[in-house]
Amino acid sequence: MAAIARGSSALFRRLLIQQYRRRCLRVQEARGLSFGLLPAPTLDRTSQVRGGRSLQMLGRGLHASAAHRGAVVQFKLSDIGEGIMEVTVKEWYVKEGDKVSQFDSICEVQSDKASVTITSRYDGVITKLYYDADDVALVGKPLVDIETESTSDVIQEEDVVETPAMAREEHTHQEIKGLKTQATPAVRRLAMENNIKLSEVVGSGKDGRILKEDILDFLARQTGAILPPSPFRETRTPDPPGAAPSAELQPPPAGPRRVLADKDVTEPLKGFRKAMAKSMTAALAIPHLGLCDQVDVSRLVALRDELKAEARGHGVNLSYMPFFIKAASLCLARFPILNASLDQSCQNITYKVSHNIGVAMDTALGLLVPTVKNVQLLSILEVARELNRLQELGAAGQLGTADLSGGTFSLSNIGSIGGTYAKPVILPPEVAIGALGKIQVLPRFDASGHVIRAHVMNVSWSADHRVIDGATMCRFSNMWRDFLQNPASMLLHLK
Ligand code: CAO
Repeated sequence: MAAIARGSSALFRRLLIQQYRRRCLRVQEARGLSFGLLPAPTLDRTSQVRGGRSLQMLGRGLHASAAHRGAVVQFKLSDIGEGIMEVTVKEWYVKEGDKVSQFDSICEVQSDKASVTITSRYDGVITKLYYDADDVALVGKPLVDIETESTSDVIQEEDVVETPAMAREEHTHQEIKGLKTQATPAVRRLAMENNIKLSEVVGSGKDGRILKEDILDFLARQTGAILPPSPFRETRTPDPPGAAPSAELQPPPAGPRRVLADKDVTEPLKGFRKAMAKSMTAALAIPHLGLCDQVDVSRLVALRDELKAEARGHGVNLSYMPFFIKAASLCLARFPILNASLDQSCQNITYKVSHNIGVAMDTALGLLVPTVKNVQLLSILEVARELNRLQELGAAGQLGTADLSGGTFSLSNIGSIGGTYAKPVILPPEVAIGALGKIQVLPRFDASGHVIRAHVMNVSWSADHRVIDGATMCRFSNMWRDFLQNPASMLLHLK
């Protein structure tokens, strides 16, 4: 039945498109432009823009649009979210004269948070690239011109001339039984941010279109009866005006080593460095409270040694971080003020339900802060698996916006690169962060006064002193320390 329904709706769609094409042809002929079956015209810039606009208008009217042979469409860089206004073009996958199909990758752009693959909405030929690699491209401005071809399929998105931003290729090539998946850019983004493949979701909208509710239902089924606030909603928690997004706060990537020149070199700040400058300036507005402690992690070291092989058997590399992260989540449940955000006017505080714990990570693109989402719902093994996934993506330079946004609390393991102490800087709009030093073997006294060999790690916390006082930070730190000094005690609180 469903197949028949889908078949007849496809037929209906096709009829609609034919009707629409005939309308376009009449409109364009009236304007002295040739579309549809006529040879490709050479349009001056004004005509192209006008043509693009008329296409856009008609496309909206019908809620579907068709591309037309010979129409040169300016393909604009769409809003890729999180207030991003510009991106750096990392790499072109096409050149002028190349033929492209819908959903083909056109280029890779680097926003201040993530690397994003831009895909085509049209079948056609690339007639112009507006930027060179490494140029800064502006959101809302043309990226390429495409001379479109006639196509029998409906372009899936609502808006004809803007580019859907997809962080991963798997989300740009979605097909269900040979049919392109129908979903608006917002729904695609929701799916992407929750790592859901659209091809696995059954759409309840017209012609099988996938709606936001379908994604949320899918997520609910995946996570059990109670739907936690999704990372999507978290990322849309209003940031204080002017505050920088959370994943932008780390030191600049080392980048390629510059060969020493005989004169000073000045270059514009771009990408992550630019974002860091913005977010660090925003972070300066936060009065930081610092608290440091030492943790005897000898038992944890022994426990991790014991569990490492078993985790390996599940295909997971078990480091210390999953224990640090899970312990932090258990403490956040007791101290929700540390898993909160404050609006810029200091009028409202939002307590976050999800424990989306950001982890400072040394990636191929430099230091980034991907987040392990909903740690409160995960076992230590699941946290480890998720961390492994993020590390793999980080090493490949493929962390997307979904993984880099929505953090509610952060940990920075400076110890994994040999640091002993650090003074972490809060990532707004979060209100607390911890930095972990390297685990050192040091002499300590046991209860009977004997010197023993202990594994000791320093931890430094920074908290937003406008909403968190020293006593609260210290109680949180004590609890976290106690969980790690006696990791078996965590068992009592795991769900
Ligand atoms: N002390 C001692 N050993 C540590 C350690 C610490 N603080 N942290 C990690 N290690 C060990 C791990 O246990 C692992 O050992 P095994 O091979 O025996 O398992 C080894 O070092 C490598 O660990 P890892 O770095 O691959 O994994 P991790 O989960 O410990 O760390 C991550 C994950 C993302 C924190 C790490 O990969 C990374 O990027 N570290 C750099 C972070 C950074 O640059 N921080 C500075 C931020 S400045 O604001």
